[in-house]
Amino acid sequence: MAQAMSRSMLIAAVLAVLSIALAGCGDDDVFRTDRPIVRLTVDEYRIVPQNVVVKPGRLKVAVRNAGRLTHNLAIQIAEGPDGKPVDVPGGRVGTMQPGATGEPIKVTLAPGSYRLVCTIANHDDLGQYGELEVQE
Ligand SMILES: [Cu+2]
Repeated sequence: MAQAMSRSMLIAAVLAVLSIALAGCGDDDVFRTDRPIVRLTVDEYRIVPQNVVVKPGRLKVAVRNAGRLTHNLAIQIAEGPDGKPVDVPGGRVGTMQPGATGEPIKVTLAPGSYRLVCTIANHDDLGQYGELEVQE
C-alpha cells in the first residue's frame, strides 16, 4: 500500500520535472494572450516572460521587480526616426527598487514587433530584453 503510493508520487514528481523542462524549451517560451493586460517580472538579467504576443490596441503592462538590483522596463520600436530604438508613447515603467511593482502603464500598439528592455546600465547587454509581438 505504502509502496504503491510512493511509486505514484515518484511518477508525479517525474512528470512535474518533465513539464518544467518542456516549458523551458526555446520556441515554447512564448506567452500569448487575447486580453489587454500583460504582467511581467524583471530580475537579473531577464524579462519574464521574454516573448509576448498580444492583440493590437490598448495594452496595460504591469511590471514587478523580483531582483536584487533596480530595473526599469521600456517598450521600444527597434528603429526610430534616427535609426536608434525609441520608446513607444507612454511605454516606460520607471526605475523599480528591488521587490517593488512599478506603476502600470497603458500603451496603444499597432501590429508589429516591439522590443522590451531594461535601459539601466548594461542590463540590455546582459540579456535583459524581450520581444513583444502585436498581431491580429
Ligand atoms: Cu535592469
